[in-house]
Amino acid sequence: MPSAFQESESTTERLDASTHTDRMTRTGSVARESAVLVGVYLDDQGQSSSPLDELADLAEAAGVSELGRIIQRRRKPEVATFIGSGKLAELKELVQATDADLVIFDNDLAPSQTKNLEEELKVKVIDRTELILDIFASRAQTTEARLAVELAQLEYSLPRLKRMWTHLERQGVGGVGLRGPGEKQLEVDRRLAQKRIVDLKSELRTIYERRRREVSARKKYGTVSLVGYTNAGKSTLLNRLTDSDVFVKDQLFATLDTRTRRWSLPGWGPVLLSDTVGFIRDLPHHLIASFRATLEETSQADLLLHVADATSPEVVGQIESVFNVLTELGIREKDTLLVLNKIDSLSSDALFVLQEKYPGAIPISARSGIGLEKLTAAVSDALSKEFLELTIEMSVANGRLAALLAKEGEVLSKQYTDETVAFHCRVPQYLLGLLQRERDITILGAPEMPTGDW
Ligand SMILES: Nc1nc2c(ncn2[C@@H]2O[C@H](COP(=O)(O)OP(=O)(O)OP(=O)(O)O)[C@@H](O)[C@H]2O)c(=O)[nH]1
Ligand SMILES: [Mg+2]
Repeated sequence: MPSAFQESESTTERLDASTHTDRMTRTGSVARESAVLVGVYLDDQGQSSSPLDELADLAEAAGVSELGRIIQRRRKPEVATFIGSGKLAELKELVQATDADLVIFDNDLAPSQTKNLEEELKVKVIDRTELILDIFASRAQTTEARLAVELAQLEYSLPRLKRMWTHLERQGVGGVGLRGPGEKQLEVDRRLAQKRIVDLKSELRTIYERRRREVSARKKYGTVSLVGYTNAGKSTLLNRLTDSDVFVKDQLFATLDTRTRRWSLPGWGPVLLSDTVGFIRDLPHHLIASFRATLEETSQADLLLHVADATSPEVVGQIESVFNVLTELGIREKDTLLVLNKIDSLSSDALFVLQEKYPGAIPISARSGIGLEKLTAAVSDALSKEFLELTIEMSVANGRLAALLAKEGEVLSKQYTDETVAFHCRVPQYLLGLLQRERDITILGAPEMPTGDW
């Protein structure tokens, strides 16, 4: 019989993701291509000593090899090409000298900018969002993740379809006239894309509703979700705490699907611990929207453990980015516990600085196990605010209430007398109001209710 503790994975096969879609998403995979990386930083952006490092890691995760880097600092972007004309000429020389297939911008490019750049550079140009979408597309394994990525890719591609058509036209495939076959093809593609978007949204909605039911069915257990910047060590921590074997890699976006495992929290009992997709600075909006179902686990958790890589030179910005995504998902900061991971590889001075900045944070090493006792104690404490430990005395004949307590709460012990039974149990906060309306029972250990007119 399936239990609430079993890992929930979708079993339905992927519906055929339509060959049209493959044609309509703007680019095929960039894996095995080689690229020049470009960062145009405005005002105070990209202050670190090597601001293109993250893009380089993303490129590596996508299977792209790096041939060179170009950085420009400007007050505002050049309207037509984002990068200024002098740097563009330098970029063109580098592309030709290295024989690159691809140029990747660390910025979000408007469709017209990509088009102008491709015409000038004569190679494919993609931006950061498209690179991230490419990684997700190549990694997605469950039906849900695939549908979510396909939706995000199509929504990203839709305003760029015109460009595909002009490309075809340039290659002599489409017609030249205004009403030529090229434009007809464009209209057909656009309509097909729109229809597929509607279908995908409806499939994802069904998954979303099912997931919602599954998540709320588990509500009687404490639920804890791991969130954090990609590569922070979330999966390593899940493995360490629950003795599991989830995929871990020194790579961005190693995890795309949610995994839930039973965690025997010392001094508390079983809780459900979930690991999910990592966040990144400026996570493409389409992706957040598409991954809402996957992140449902996160938004309904009793507590979030926000895992940060304390060894990253960008850790402060990464913590900030995660808070931004959480806010976008409607999750309150007060329900999260910040965990500074990888302290086995951090100097004590650097840790001191971080602890000054984040006084409530818990330093750990998921790899070596340092700090895990403190972490489990803090999780127990935080969950205690969400759950109440009560003793409820009632008649032995009250089978309905006994069943409710067993279903919604966790019965820790029972003590019988002739006519009564006392349940020592842990129940979620929300159940208290309901229990207080029951007749003929005695509740011990409940917090005082506020009094007065309200
Ligand atoms: N030194 C050190 N490395 C760690 C620690 N925890 C994790 N790592 C390493 O950090 C890398 C990323 O770990 P993961 O657990 O895959 O990170 P994640 O947050 O799940 O990453 P994504 O799923 O890609 O978002 C791996 O190479 C881990 O071995 C730690 O405590 N100390
Ligand atoms: Mg992971």
